[in-house]
Amino acid sequence: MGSQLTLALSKGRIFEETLPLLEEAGIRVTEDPEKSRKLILATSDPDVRVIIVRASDVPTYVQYGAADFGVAGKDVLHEHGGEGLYQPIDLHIAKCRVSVAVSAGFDYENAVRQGARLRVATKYTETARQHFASKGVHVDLIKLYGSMELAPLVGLADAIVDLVSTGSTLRANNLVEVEHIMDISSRLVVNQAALKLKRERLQPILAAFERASLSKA
Ligand code: PRT
Ligand code: MG
Repeated sequence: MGSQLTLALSKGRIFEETLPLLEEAGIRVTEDPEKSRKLILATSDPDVRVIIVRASDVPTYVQYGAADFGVAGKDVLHEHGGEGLYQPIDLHIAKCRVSVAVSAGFDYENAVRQGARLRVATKYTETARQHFASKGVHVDLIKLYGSMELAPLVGLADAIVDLVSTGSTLRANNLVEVEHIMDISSRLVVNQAALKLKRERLQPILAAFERASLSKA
């Protein structure tokens, strides 16, 4: 009773990179979310299940206690605000950075120096708002949900704020990175009530995640 644990993960890189951390805790996920349409996955531990949610929805499921814990990028957590979430561990997985990028022909430094008002397209409106406010740059933010890289190419925006990892997506679209806003990795987030009420069950898993992630630091 009360010892069942629900872990929220997103498909793709976060799921793939969390599997070895779960294995360190002796937990194997017995179904593959890329092959199954199931949203609730069983594990080798009858008391632990995994739910598959959109990356940006992980903090919400954990905040409301629908999941006891989850894995989310710092980018997503920064947008969400982290309310009701305990963030004990940097897992050092799914690393990338948040950057400002513009079309290769656009003189960003000059536009900023001249005090031009910039149109910035992004999914990360809160992160972008804080970044440009701290620089004293006036921006009109345009909220997008995907393919930010397209926006400067078709005149929707002067600049984008997006995640960059290898840089090949920017290069392929003739965009250049002009500012680095923050380094990103994924964090373990835990529901604050679950941390108290399910501490005995959670603690060994958190300890295993910590051990496994230290080797990646
Ligand atoms: O895809 P969906 O809209 O459902 O959600 P999502 O895109 O948020 O999920 P997912 O699984 O793609 O990303 C989950 C988390 O992985 C993000 O929140 C980040 O914390 C982290 N992560 C690490 C990345 C990347 N690296 C990354 N490179 N997320 C996205 N990208 C994308 C980036 O947006 C850009 O389009 O990859 C492209 C750039 O990659 P490079 O290698 O070409 O620079
Ligand atoms: Mg994606």
